[in-house]
Amino acid sequence: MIDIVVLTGAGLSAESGLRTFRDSGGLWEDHAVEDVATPAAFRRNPDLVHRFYNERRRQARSAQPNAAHRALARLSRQPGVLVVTQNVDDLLDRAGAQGVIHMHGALNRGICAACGNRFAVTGDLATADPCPACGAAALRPDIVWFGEMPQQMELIMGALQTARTFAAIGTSGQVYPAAGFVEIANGSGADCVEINLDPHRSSPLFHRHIAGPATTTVPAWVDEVIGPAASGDR
Ligand code: BV8
Repeated sequence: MIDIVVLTGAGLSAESGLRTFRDSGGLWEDHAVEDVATPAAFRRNPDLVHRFYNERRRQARSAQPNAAHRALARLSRQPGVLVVTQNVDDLLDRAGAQGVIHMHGALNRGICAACGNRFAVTGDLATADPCPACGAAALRPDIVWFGEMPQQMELIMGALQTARTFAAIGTSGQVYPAAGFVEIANGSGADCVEINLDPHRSSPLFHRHIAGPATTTVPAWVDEVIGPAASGDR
């Protein structure tokens, strides 16, 4: 049974140098959402969308996990903990986190729109690339675009019903259905905590707000929840 659910957003990877979406200079300002993160955008201009994700894959590959990723990795190894991320980078996984659900997909995975084959992506994807399984030139990033169903929602919804603690870390809570998770957790009696750089327009459904950069606030919160890390486990 899941006892603690953690939802993370772009703020978790900000101090690793990966830009967030909505903060000043955020990703969406460079690219209008409708230009890159929707199925229609991909149909209209697959080369642009591949370029956008190829660039983000390169950035994510050159970034390093930070102390917040490492603290959540330590927490994820405890029984009854589920870490869900909206982020498409693999910094939590590279920090050693177990069982992370990438509800919005992952930059290091691709999928064939023709046969559904999922495969690892380390370099660039291009429109003309043949599917490793069926050969069709129908590859796309395994990313959940606006208007598409996030991944493993049933598992997440089940966990939110039983969680006694729900923490939202580094997310502006503007994208659904993730933004609605606090309502479900709160309704199931969970203690809801928001960990964010600044206590901005946040849902009153959180019982507690911890303000500050994730690399400071998250390790301290994890220590509070499961005790301090053994030396060398930071
Ligand atoms: C769907 C992949 C339907 C792409 C992303 C109500 C219910 C359901 C859907 C909707 C709804 N209302 C509207 C919708 C539609 C839409 C939506 O929510 N639109 C919004 C804009 C209103 N939702 C969808 O389309 C979803 N799909 O509904 O499908 C369906 C149903 C049945 C069957 C089929 C289909 C899909 C949404 C997923 C879209 N894909 N990502 C990519 O990454 O390129 S979303 C993308 O944006 C991210 O994944 C993330 O989720 C979101 C960005 O949000 P954050 O992570 O929060 O980042 P942000 O920059 O906003 O905030 C950063 C925060 O960090 C800030 O608060 C900042 O203060 C803080 N911070 C900064 N630095 C630090 C820090 N904190 C701590 N330390 C720091 N150092």
